[in-house]
Parts: sequence; structure tokens; C-alpha cells
Amino acid sequence: MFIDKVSISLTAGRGGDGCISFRREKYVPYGGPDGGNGGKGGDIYFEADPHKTTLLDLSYRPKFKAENGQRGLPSDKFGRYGEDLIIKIPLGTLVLKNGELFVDLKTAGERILIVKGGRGGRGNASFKTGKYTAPRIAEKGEPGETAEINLELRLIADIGFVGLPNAGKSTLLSKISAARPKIADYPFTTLAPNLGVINYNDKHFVVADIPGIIEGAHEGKGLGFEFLRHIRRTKVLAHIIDVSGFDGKDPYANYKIINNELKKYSKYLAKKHIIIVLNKIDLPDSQKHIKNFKKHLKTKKLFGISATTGSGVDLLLKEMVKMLTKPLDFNPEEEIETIPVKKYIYEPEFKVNIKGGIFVVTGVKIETLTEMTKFNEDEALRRYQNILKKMGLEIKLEKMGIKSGDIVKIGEFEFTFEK
Ligand SMILES: Nc1nc2c(ncn2[C@@H]2O[C@H](COP(=O)(O)OP(=O)(O)OP(=O)(O)O)[C@@H](O)[C@H]2O)c(=O)[nH]1
Ligand SMILES: [Mg+2]
Repeated sequence: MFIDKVSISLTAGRGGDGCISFRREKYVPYGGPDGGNGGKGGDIYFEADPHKTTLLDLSYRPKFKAENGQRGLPSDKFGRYGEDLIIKIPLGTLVLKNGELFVDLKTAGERILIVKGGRGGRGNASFKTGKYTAPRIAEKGEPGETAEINLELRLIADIGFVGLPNAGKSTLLSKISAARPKIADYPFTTLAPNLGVINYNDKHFVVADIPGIIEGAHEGKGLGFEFLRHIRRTKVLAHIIDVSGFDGKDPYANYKIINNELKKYSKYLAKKHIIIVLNKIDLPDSQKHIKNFKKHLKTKKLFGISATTGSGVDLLLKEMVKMLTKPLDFNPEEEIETIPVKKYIYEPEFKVNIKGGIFVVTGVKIETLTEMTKFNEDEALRRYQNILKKMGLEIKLEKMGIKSGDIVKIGEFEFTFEK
């Protein structure tokens, strides 16, 4: 099965907690602090794998989590790092992170950090200062970053085949490459894109054969526009037209139908180099239709071929190579219009909203600090309060009219406010 769109959620590993411990040595009455830091949580990466052609396996597993870091240990031992997780995705996959375009993986083996593992909490050894020689304080590990990811595959090909169903697109692909797509005498034989590699006179290029489109595709008729995104990166389109006249329709009318649909899909498709291929010239009525076609399109080069017998195919391949070297007046890679533009929004360190009498505080920094504090330890609590004070939370709450006994909520934690 071919799957080209999936949503998954990622959670990087949480950092390990810091350790509180004091050295115990023979004949030394009070050893110094020796609690080690927790290990960092595992990161999650995406890697572009040229051997993958579908997102199918990811659609079975919507949630991924990297390993947590381990807690710090006495004798200044650091906790072990959580293992990173590397998820392989097909070349040509657009990665949207929390709704915004994050990266477009186009190079084989390219590896990108998507969510970062949490920092390990500091152990009490690292809180030691000159006047503070025996700290009983350690941090909890930082939570791993999380993200909602949408993946959208856009195959990487140089030439795209377009045309009505049954025009002979898959037959042509099988003639010029080692690909063996399904071919049959009824429309919509091809239900998912096929890729084929072509070697011609020491030139290599990739062709994408996509399902046929029909009149009204822009309104969702037939298979609609679903697969056209796979030819958006291509430089050249080969428009395959059946000139046997078998469907009772005039091939030139069919040509105009497809052109019209392509324009409705994107103004860029019509700006690519287009090769017009008149197929099935081995069939008796074809010459009549070709003549008619030429009358309408005097200025354009036309390539008459038979995908079955192979006649005319060599000239067509030559033209394909020529068109691939000809520059386009736009970059097809820049044509990714449907993707929302990244917005940079200034965010204050924290925000306070009153909800049902509760003072709800939000903000990444303040929530992370809260997550990492061990509230059952006096020193940790004191440090936490000091930092909040420095950030100006107390002043802000007082301005908003907080009174002793009111409830303050930060992340998952709730406190009773006391002056
Ligand atoms: N006589 C003749 N028949 C052809 C030629 N090319 C393709 N056909 C036949 O036309 C039919 C449709 O061919 P396909 O290659 O499946 O057409 P397609 O464009 O891929 O069709 P969809 O996948 O439905 O979009 C098959 O029965 C082919 O054998 C040709 O050059 N000559
Ligand atoms: Mg086909």
C-alpha cells in the first residue's frame, strides 16, 4: 500500500534526576557532596532513506518516544544518557512540526534533529560553592521536547507522466525502464505513483508515472488531484495522449481537458517544460487524429510513439534528456505554496490568567523549572522561590490582586499563595 501522508507524535527522552549524596570516607567525619548529575534524555532524529518509498510503516505507529536518561549516582557518577531514536523516512518528505514547515528532506542520508531530549538534573555536587559546602539540593531531569509531526511525501523525480487514464503512461514507463507497473485495458489501473530509473546514453533520470486524471479532477472527480503533488518537484512533464480515437473523443479535446486541469491545480505546472506525446500510433485510426492534432498545434513539437512496439521512443528519450538540461524560469523546489509560513512570535517569560479563581501561570521556562524541582526538599524549594521572585512572578500576581490562600497553578503543580 502507498501512504503519502501521516501524522505522528514524538516525545524525546526525559533527563535523569540529579542525585543527593555525601562522601563517606573512613576517618573523615563529614565528606563533601558527591551526588552526580542525571543523564540527558534521548533525542529523536529523522533520516532520509533513499530505499523507502512510502510512509506506510509509520502509519501503523503513531507515537514514538526516545529513551529517558538515568538518574545520577553517588561518588560523582553521572547517569547514563538515554539512547537517541532515529526514524527513517523516504527521500522527498516534507516535515511539518506543530503545523509549520520544519524541513524538506531531499538528500540521501540527511539526518535532522526533530525533538531534543531533556537535560539531566544537576546533582548536589554541582551546587557546592565556597560558602555553601554541603548543599542538600538536586534537580529533577528536564522533560523531553514533544512535537506533533505531519509528514507529506513528495517523490523526487525529474520527469512526470500526466494524462487521461488508459493513455498508456504505465506501458511507456515499462518500455523505457526496469519498472513493472500494472498495465490493463481499463481506466484507473494505476492507483499509486510508480517510479522508474531511465538510463539513456550515459544519462540517468527518474520518471514518475502517476494515476490518470480526468475532467473535473479539480472538483475531486476520479482520483482527483491527490497524486499531482508527486510531480511538483519535476522539471519536465510528459503529457501522454491516446491518439487511437478508441474512446470516441477527439484526442485534441482530451489534450485540452488535461491542460485545463493542470492549470487549475497549480499555475506552476503549466510553466514546466512540457513534452507532448501522441501514443498508440500502431493503431489504424491514429494517423487521422495526428493530422487533426497538428492543425491545432502548429507551433509545438509533437512526438508520435507506440509504447507497445517501441517505435518513436528513441526520439522521445532524446528530447527528454534535452529538456532536462534546459533551464526553467522558476525553481520547482520553491513552489511549495500550501505550506504555512513560519511565524516568529515574541513570548514573555510567563503569562498569568485567572481561571475559575485560580491563577494559572504558563510559559516554557517557568514550567520547565517547576518540572525539575524536587519540592519535598527544603533547599530546592527555597531556590525555586528565589528564581520565581527574580522573574517577577510575585509582583505580577500581586498586581493582579492575589491574596493569601489563593491557588496558583504552574504546569501540573498547584500551590497555595502566602505573602
Ligand atoms: N495498441 C497499443 N496499445 C497500447 C499502447 N500503449 C498502451 N496501450 C494499451 O492501453 C491500455 C492502457 O495502458 P496503461 O499503460 O495501463 O495506461 P495508463 O495511462 O497507465 O492508465 P491509468 O493507469 O489508468 O492512468 C493497455 O491495455 C495497454 O496495453 C500502444 O502504444 N499501442
Ligand atoms: Mg497506469
